[in-house]
Amino acid sequence: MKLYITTTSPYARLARIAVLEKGLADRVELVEAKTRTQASPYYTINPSGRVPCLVRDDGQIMEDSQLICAWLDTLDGKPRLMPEYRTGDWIYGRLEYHARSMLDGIAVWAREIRRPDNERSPGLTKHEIDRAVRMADFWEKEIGHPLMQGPINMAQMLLIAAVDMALHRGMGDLTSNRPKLAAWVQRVRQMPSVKATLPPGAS
Ligand SMILES: N[C@@H](CCC(=O)N[C@@H](CS)C(=O)NCC(=O)O)C(=O)O
Repeated sequence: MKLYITTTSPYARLARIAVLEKGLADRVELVEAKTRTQASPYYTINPSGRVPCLVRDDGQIMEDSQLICAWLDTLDGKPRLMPEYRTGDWIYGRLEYHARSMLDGIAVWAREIRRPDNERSPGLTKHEIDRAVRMADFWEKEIGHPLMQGPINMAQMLLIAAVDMALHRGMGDLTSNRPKLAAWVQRVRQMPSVKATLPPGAS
């Protein structure tokens, strides 16, 4: 299989973490895609031009981190990255979507600050920074949940991708003055799959 990525994309990072967590590194070749480039050859593989995108051995393509992670998770018949959404008060699903919402906001911010100065919206960047701060406060309260402290799952993968993206792209350290979130981040950053998928130059 081929997994199209960029090394800086947090969404591609989720798929790369899934590959490592599921012991699939020898079955999945990582290929760097040229995104955001007019007439990129990558568009003939994935017409949306987004990463991640998985080209399966049967030639079918799958895009979107959620779908790719879910599919990779089932290959060994022992899915574990996405606990059942509906158990209890749908608690796992709620946690996962809070984490996704945080990452999506930080990704919008990162896209905005990459634009030339005269095209950038200060209102939008502030809106996304404020959202990230509120979400970090939320996680400071909720990070003790057993689903966030137990074996790695998609909610945890999304949260570490979000916090790291904010740090590496210059939004700031969202764990500052949030000791519970800071301790969680420090622990998760030690996981081999998380360490191995850091963007270039980050530590
Ligand atoms: N919902 C998608 C988001 C993927 C996404 O936005 N990827 C960005 C990189 S972080 C991308 O490929 N952008 C290229 C483009 O917009 O042309 C997922 O979860 O995979």
